[in-house]
Amino acid sequence: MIKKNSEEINDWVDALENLVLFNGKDDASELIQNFFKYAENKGLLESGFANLPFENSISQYEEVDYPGDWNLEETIRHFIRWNALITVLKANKELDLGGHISTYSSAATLYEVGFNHFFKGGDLSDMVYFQGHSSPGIYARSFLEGSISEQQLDNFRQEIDGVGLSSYPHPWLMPEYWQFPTVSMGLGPIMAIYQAHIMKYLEQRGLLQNQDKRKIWMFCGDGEMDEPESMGAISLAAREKLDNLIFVINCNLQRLDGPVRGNSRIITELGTIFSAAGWNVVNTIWGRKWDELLAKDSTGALKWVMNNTVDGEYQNFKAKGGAYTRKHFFGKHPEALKLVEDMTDHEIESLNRGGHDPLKVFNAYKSAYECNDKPTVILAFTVKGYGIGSRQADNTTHQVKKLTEDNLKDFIKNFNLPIDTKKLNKLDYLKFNKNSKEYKYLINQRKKLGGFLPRREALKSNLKVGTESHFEEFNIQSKREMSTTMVFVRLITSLLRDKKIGKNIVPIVPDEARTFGMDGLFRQFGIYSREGQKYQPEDADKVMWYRESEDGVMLEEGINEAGAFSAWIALATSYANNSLPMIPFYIYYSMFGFQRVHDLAWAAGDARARGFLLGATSGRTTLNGEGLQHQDGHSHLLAQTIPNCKSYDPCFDYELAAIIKNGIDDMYVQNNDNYYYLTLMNENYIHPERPKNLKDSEIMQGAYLFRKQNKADVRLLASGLTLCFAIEASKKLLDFGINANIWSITSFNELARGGIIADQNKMIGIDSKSYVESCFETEMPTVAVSEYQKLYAEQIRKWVNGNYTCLGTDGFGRSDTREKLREFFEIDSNHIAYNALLLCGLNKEAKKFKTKYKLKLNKKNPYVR
Ligand SMILES: Cc1ncc(C[n+]2csc(CCOP(=O)(O)OP(=O)(O)O)c2C)c(N)n1
Ligand SMILES: [Mg+2]
Repeated sequence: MIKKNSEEINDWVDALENLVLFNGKDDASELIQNFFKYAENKGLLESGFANLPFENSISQYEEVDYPGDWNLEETIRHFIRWNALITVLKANKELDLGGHISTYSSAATLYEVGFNHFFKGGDLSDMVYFQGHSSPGIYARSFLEGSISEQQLDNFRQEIDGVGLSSYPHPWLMPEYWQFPTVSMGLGPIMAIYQAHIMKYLEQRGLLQNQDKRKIWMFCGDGEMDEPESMGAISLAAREKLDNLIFVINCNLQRLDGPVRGNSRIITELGTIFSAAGWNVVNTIWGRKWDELLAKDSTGALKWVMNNTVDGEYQNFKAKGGAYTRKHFFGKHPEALKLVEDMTDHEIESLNRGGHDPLKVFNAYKSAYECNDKPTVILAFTVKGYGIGSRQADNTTHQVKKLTEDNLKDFIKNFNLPIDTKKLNKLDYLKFNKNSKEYKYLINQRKKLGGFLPRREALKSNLKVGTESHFEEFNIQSKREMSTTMVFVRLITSLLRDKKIGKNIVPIVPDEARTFGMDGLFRQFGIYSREGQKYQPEDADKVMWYRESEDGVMLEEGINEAGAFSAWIALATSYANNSLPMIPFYIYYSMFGFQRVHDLAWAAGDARARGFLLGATSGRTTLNGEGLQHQDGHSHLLAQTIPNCKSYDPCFDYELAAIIKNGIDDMYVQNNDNYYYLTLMNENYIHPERPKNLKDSEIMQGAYLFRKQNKADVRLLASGLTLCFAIEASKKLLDFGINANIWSITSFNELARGGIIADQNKMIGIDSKSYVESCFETEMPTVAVSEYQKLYAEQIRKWVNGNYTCLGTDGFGRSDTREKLREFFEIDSNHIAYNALLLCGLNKEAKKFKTKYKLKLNKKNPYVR
């Protein structure tokens, strides 16, 4: 072991000195830096990044002057602060409706510099992902601008009567205002990254002529960065050189319960990770008032203290004030203490953090605009509950919804507000006179930037296919056995070539294109890659080679369902956010769909996404062999939880074609804010000719009579592939003298929704009969079957006249052959027929049937192993 000051070190130092002497400083520096990389790679250095200084990235000497009117902006900002506060206080005075005060108070400067100088409005505006629970501040600004009324602010979180404001950003509830649902933490960051990625994709395909410098801003909390989704895609953002993306992370050091990283520093941690991922990291830590002190810090003592203080302490300084900070921060080093000996405690207390200094924030944003080829993250140091007296930086500040009179007085004093403290209990908002300088400035700055934000304007689209032949080819009997996945691939290939809407169609896969037989699309349409294809692919001589291209159509997002789903959302909302309707088809392993990314699917509903989701290799028994983690027997139940997601489980090609055709019409011609989920299967069979009188509306409402008997004894209702089993069962039943009507159920979900809506209408006195009711109003024993949990078919029990038995695949899946699985889960033709006999009261025949077909009925409860 080499000891300190040993001869060896002297030898190394001598070598270094000689290097500088003979080769010059530049050469020596390059060599040493490379040398350090090798040492780091060998694990011989403590991570260099972890020791990133806790200092601003932009020094005071590099800064430009503030371009705005400092004083007017300050007054505006403080008025907004007050109105945001009052909005929440009013909602909690009598009604206890909740809301947040301390988050916006820490973020106000970050937003206001953006609103006054950066956020582009108007056509092809910047896209701003506002931190969900900072909404009161955003409403408060719109109030001053005049687009939100006092009555609306008074009705914050009271939406039912129609004049209120939603708690958080919800396009579903405020479709002309909010663009992006962000309040489920982590979804904002990942959706923003894919939004930026899709913006580049649309530009590179020549579909979106963007004005230069259009940006995607993502504002979120430091606590929010703990969510895996928040940082899960940051390497993609750097790899794809998304210089249209700016993350602003409000590092107020606190989340809901307490400090984000009490024992270390969140800014240092995030800076380390983002810079390693290749981002432009802009530490915005210290405000201008610190610059003077830092300039005097000739011994480096202050910097030493800054770098040797953890977040738990920093939080405490802002909670406990100047005297405490002098003793416990500057007091850590005698030279640092000397620096503040002429300052009062109050002056120490008002040493400001970077995120509260408009000049620092302006320069940080400016540097994001100047950085090409990289996304930027701004790590802004702020104080949670900034300016709220005793509640500032206290551990419970996140949930403060009521304030004492003293807190309010502190607030008024801190922000120099023109409020008569005797009238405090009235909780009046502050407003500018329209002739005031402040009002004119506020409006003018937005006009210069193109218009107000947030705004959501949905373009009315009219994407009619050039020819119906894409769909019509599936109306005749198929020439060979095919799976619905193959049918879909044929259909989308045809749609991609449509003269009118082909360019709007986007297939998205998360690394399973080959599984679904979509590799033929690689060569024909290309896989999008920001940088094209810099290599000769291994399979270049094959027909279906892996072709990456700068203007590729297909999105191959890798093994990344959350990412692929976020890309889908960006495209599915492009009609509103880019005034460019796109028709994305995201196809994936159905088990890794809703189950994996349901919160994003929920956000997609909220965001009024329009597009198709295709759950392939679906069904608990059709995906044989793969077992428990792969066999989906419940995605339709999950789909049903999303109010504007329409879900279908088609069996035959003409059904699938009709659903896609009508789905396109519904979303892109009628402009309804729905999205579609379809399950696809990988079992091959012949698809019959489309029944002559079958109407598309029957398929879309969820059911049609596929085979009708003159005198039926029983009804068989079958979804997806189980329709084939029902047909087989009806033949077996004939041997026992039973005639079965067979219904193809394209969607138990849609049937049930129709039933619920009609029932509600009846309650309010409207005479209406639901489709499901009219289908099954004749009293008749009925057996329903699907590859999904029994609950899927159970949903319509109320509207089925007669005894009703539901067969389904409850319990965990397992691996085996399709036949064995169908027998095990009791959904095969034998079990359908047997249950039909029982329902008809033919117990003796049922017994005979059981013997003839060797039914095993002594299985265990599916919920136990
Ligand atoms: C997925 C999810 N989990 C929990 C919450 C509840 N929640 C709302 S705000 C918050 C704390 C946020 O802390 P931070 O991100 O640091 O934001 P700050 O308010 O400090 O700016 C929590 C846990 C949520 N909205 N979403
Ligand atoms: Mg926080």
